[in-house]
Amino acid sequence: MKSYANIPQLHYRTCNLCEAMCGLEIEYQSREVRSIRGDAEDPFSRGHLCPKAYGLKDIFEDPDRLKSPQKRTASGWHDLPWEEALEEAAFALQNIQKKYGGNALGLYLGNPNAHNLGAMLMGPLFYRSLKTQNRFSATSVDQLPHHFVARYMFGHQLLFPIPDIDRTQYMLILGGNPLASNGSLMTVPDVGRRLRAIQERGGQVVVIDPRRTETAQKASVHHFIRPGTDALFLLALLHEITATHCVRPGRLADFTEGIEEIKSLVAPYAPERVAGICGIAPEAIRQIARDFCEAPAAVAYGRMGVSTQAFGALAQWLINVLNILTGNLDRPGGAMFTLPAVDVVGLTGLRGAVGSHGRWKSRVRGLPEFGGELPVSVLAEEILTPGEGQIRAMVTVAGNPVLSTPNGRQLDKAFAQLDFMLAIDIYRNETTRHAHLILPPTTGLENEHFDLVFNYLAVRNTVKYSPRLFEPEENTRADWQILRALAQKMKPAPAKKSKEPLERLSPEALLDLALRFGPYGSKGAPYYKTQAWGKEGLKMHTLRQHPHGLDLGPCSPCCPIAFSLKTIALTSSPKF
Ligand SMILES: Nc1nc2c(c(=O)[nH]1)N[C@H]1C(S)=C(S)[C@@H](COP(=O)(O)OP(=O)(O)OC[C@H]3O[C@@H](n4cnc5c(=O)[nH]c(N)nc54)[C@H](O)[C@@H]3O)O[C@H]1N2
Ligand SMILES: Nc1nc2c(c(=O)[nH]1)N[C@H]1C(S)=C(S)[C@@H](COP(=O)(O)OP(=O)(O)OC[C@H]3O[C@@H](n4cnc5c(=O)[nH]c(N)nc54)[C@H](O)[C@@H]3O)O[C@H]1N2
Ligand code: SF4
Ligand SMILES: [Mo]
Repeated sequence: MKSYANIPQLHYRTCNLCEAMCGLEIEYQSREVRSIRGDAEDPFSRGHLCPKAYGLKDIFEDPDRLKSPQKRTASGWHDLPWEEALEEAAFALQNIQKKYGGNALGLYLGNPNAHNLGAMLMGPLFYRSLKTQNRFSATSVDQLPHHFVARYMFGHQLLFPIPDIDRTQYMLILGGNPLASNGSLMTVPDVGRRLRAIQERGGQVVVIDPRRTETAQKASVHHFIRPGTDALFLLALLHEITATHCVRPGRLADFTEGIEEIKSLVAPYAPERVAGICGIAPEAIRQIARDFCEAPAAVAYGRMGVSTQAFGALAQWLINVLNILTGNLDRPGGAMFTLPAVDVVGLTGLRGAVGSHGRWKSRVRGLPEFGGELPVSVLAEEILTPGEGQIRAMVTVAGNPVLSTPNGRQLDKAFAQLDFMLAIDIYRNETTRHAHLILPPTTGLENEHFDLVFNYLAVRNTVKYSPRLFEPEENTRADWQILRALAQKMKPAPAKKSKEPLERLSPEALLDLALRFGPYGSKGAPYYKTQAWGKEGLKMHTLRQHPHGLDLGPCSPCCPIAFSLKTIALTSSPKF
């Protein structure tokens, strides 16, 4: 057979390092990456990339990246064979739970999980097997208010309205800096060009941020705001809109409850009253209200700076209310719902996982659970405070909470006193250094990639599957293999041949099923009432034939949701 090892070749994939889903063109020779460029033929990112993409090469080659299980002993870190490490991990976790009860075990899931197909699909098997209420993730130092509001307004914690940036004429950005972050809860490759395009077609980009950020510098208008006062600013905006009779929800009124109540709710918040507190002049608030209402299509969007503040949920709710009252929810150029090829909302909605709330409370401070997890701000005290239910062992998966969560120093101290800690991570760092065992998965270029989460958050419906570029080194394992093996070992009885598809099928096989039953698949079309893609509908084979990805079109109005899987999620709480 002819060998291509010495000829440079091209590989196309989606970057998994942030939410933007940029298409990459990677030139490689043998096992060496020679260049990484933007894939001009990717229908979504159209050649855009940022300097971080090159990190994929760095991570692949990094001599510090862990490749085999590590055990911490008095004499330092030692390699361990996989089977022994997996057995030891499951044994230690079971022992702690036997001795102290299920909740003695804490679980923290970090951000890269959301970008990892295998971990998204197989992780839940392991997490459920842990049977602990002490579950935490980066969600509670990030987008939790969005989930909370989505669950109560739209019926499912993942039903986020996404700014239709390519068709809007007025974009109000609160507490987000997409030019630096590349966008969040708004998957939008090349956001700079798309924001510029709003201005070039005569529209406006208005930024509300206490800092003169990169985005603020490029905006049509930037207003400084006193941190934590966005809710008041939004109440004043809504006050102005209701006072000037600009409430025009249009067809949204047919299925939106509470519009009349909003008027009395916002009545006390005249711009003059809030201006001194939030630091934005009454005239500026009035101007924004007027421009927002007069724009042919407008959208308000709030991100990290709005989520991680005392009134985060209220502010995110008010942002949706603003979009609804002005008729900008579910309309082109406003805030729209996506229809990705794998309908995670529909599938999880069927299982009833729409976003639970308050089923249990944290032991020490009594904070409520949401979506099966507690706020990570209570993690350290749950480890440090003695008593029944105290956390004695931790599992972290792709997370570095000592750096990323509040009062990391306290958590550093807390992790040091655990009886046992398991980390599934590719590095030794501030968090994983406390682990007794580290199980390192393959990552990046050695993994296949499909965005289950970020297609939900995208400003356009597209779909793409990326095969792995490099075969994993011998004796390494993917996250999903580690997670599935752990789940099986956590079972009390020797595992019988499982009927659970998750335990039998590979991530690709599961993905194929989800595509076929999805909105563009041949089996899904009757449920979704959308056009099947192509003659046979979308499936893995189709995606393999289109390495640059496929465009599925802009978002379409869909409320009240017309396709039945989503309806199941939505009817559980259809009140806006
Ligand atoms: N001060 C401050 N704190 C913040 C923020 C901030 O802006 N400022 N931002 C907040 C936000 S938005 C977030 S999302 C959180 C993030 O919080 P975390 O998710 O806890 O932090 P990361 O640094 O993203 O942790 C990533 C971990 O995953 C590992 N990793 C990387 N790739 C893989 C992989 O393929 N598999 C596995 N198993 N592990 C992998 C890395 O080695 C690292 O340990 O931080 C929050 N905290
Ligand atoms: N290079 C790089 N890019 C990243 C990441 C990374 O670690 N590195 N992390 C990714 C992740 S996980 C996320 S979630 C996104 C976050 O993406 P963004 O939310 O777009 O970015 P942030 O920088 O967190 O922007 C928060 C903004 O809120 C402002 N702010 C702070 N307090 C307030 C307030 O009270 N009110 C208002 N209105 N504004 C306020 C801050 O000044 C800041 O400009 O970034 C992603 N992109
Ligand atoms: S913007 Fe995000 S997805 Fe795009 S290349 Fe940079 S890190 Fe990767
Ligand atoms: Mo984040």
